[in-house]
Amino acid sequence: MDTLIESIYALEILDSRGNPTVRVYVELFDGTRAYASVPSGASTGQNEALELRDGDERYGGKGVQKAVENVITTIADALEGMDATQQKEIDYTMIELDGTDNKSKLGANAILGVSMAVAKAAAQSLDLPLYQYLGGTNAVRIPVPCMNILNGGEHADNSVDFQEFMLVPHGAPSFKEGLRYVAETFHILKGILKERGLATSVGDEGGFAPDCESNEAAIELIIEAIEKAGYKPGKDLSVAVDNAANSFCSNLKDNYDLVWSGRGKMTSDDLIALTGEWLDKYPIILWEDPLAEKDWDGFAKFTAKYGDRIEVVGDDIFVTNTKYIKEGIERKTANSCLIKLNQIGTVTETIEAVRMCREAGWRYFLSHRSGETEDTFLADFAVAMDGGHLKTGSACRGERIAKYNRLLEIEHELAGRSEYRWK
Ligand code: 2PG
Ligand code: MG
Repeated sequence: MDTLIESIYALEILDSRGNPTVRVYVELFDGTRAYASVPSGASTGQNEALELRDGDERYGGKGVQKAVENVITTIADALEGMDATQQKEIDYTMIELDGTDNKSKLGANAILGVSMAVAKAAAQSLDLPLYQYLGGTNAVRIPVPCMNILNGGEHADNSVDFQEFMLVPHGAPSFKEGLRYVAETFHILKGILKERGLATSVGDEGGFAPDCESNEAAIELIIEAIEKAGYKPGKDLSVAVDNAANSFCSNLKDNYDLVWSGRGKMTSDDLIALTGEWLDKYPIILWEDPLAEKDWDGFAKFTAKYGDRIEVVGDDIFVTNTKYIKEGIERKTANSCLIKLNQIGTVTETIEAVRMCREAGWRYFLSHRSGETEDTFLADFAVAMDGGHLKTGSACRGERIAKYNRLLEIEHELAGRSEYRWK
């Protein structure tokens, strides 16, 4: 058969932070050649699948030569000769080969690279765009781009505690227009920052990282930018926040310390109350990781209080793993799950996570990592999953723009058949 895998190869390349990551090449017997590159997070959940790093003197221990070796030897030996269109079989073969709960033997970076490259090769061989290969002929919904325009926390060296402030162009008629709304607002924000003598340097995901007087001042700058760009806050554009609360929680449970702004210590209840004040004042429609990953009770309280007003997204708490998502559904911990391919480590398991959310009536929010490459797999994947919204950084930095440009291309290709809506 033409779609049988002839060879699998891997390289150590660099990600957007200049750290090593894995790129995998897959070649089929029909001559199809595809490759995929693996992203990497900074604010990671404790239960994420393990990114195998060499831990030696190269790159401060961050080399991935062992993971590359695992692809070239163990994984290639097992998969060569298998059918690339059998994604599930291929992914489960690697899961068994690894044999650990968190893919620590072969490395989730090795396994995911192969999983993504296999999907790309199969799609290419069948002459289908990747989004259609993975999502079927009805995969026509282009996600609302939640653009991260102001960075704080672990993604920037400034005085803002919350990691990401995103613009959500839910009032736009199409992806193309939505992208324009957020990119225009990004430039207006830059002008405002300049005027005030604030830094216009950017964080890891391309959002600005100014020193603000407070977290509130950060969000007020964004609202001002939306208005100055000629849009109506809450109607054309709303705001989404990712606290990434693990990063300011010393015991990962309920001892919060807003260190960057100097606001100081807070309990889980204080943070929940603070969010309530913001929700009353600002047009916020989504809040990710409002609390730390071990604060399941806090998450449930937060969801009970605000879940009917906003999308409550669990990232570090669920790590795209059906084991934790299932528990979250049962305990009403959130009403949405962030979806990151490398948190779980295969395309198949990521699809299973999406399916579980969908069946429970949850939303799911497709996401990049703060360390990315120019790979555009995520753009196709978001359309394939009918996700409705995705976050893939700001209106600058090539590794972020590559995904937005791919989505423009998909919308164009679907000519008149594409859909764009928040819900
Ligand atoms: C997050 C992500 C992506 P990181 O917390 O949602 O924005 O950051 O990749 O560093 O985990
Ligand atoms: Mg997050």
